[in-house]
Amino acid sequence: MSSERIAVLIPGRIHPRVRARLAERFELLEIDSAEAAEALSEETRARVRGAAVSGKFPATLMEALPDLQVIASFGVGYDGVDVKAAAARGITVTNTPDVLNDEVADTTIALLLNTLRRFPAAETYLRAGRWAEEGPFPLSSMSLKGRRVGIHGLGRIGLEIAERLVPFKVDISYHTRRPRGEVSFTYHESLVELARAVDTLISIVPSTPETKGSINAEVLWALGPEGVLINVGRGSTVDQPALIRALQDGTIAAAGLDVYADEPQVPEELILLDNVSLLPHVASASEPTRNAMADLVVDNVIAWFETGKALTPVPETAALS
Ligand code: A2R
Repeated sequence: MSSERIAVLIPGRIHPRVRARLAERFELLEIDSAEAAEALSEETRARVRGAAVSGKFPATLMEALPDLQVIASFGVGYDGVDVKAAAARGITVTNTPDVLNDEVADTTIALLLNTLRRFPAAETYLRAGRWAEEGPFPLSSMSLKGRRVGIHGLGRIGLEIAERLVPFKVDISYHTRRPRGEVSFTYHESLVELARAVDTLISIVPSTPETKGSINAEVLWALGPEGVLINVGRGSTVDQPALIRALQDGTIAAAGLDVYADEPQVPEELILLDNVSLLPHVASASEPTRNAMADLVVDNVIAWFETGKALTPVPETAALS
């Protein structure tokens, strides 16, 4: 790198380790949000060659940064970044795959068990002094034992979830657009067929136009009255109003959710239900895992400017790297 520091922009909030490590090597420019580019002068914007972001990076911001080469996005899902616009402008986009697989898969198992066995409610019962006053917490009507689990998305994280489920002795099947050749789990060609074949559906697919609203009333109906939905992928995958109706009227039995349609807003109807277990999008949210994700964001920016190649470019812009 030349002695003049390369300017890297951070629009909005980001993990402090990203900011600290980038500041060691780059000239760091920060704005409040992706919509606040006018806070920088035209001359400053023209110097920006890299960016690190957690959340939204729209095409309008790319247009305001004529020399932008790389956008390092925090997280494995990068639906906040307009990758199509980036690819068209020759901008490489990177994400943080793999380093969060174990954490998200562990959280999924915890959320699944919490949903079936109602452990958070049991702990609330104890803390409220009700165990001593009223006697044992009611038996959970559901159990993981003997369940047929369908995984919607058997990618990096989905496979870790499936492998963790094997020792629980449940039946495992999956749906993706193309079958994964190397696995022994049963493949279903459509999501509704998968839902029909199982009583527990775990969704871990990216947010795309194709997945948007794909867990709809028909899929929930197919899952059936013993059915449990676990969503650890993206809130947009589920038709949230349809899910709320299905939980209210017994179309399915229960749901465990880490992601929502309009985060951080969680509809009151969901909060009022006692057949749901709700987490505030924390699947990867441990300090070690978030640090590893932060490091991968920074290492992508460094690799780009040192070697002209990003470490983990997203498929849509991989050809540019
Ligand atoms: O469809 P395929 O064969 O490309 O399989 C991918 C699957 N997938 C879908 N399955 C059914 N219908 C779709 N329309 C569809 N689109 C994608 O999702 C693959 O099995 C999986 C995605 O795996 P990876 O790309 O390895 O992502 P990773 O690291 O497992 O993360 C999944 C998502 C992220 O995109 C975030 O939104 C979330 O988890 O944290």
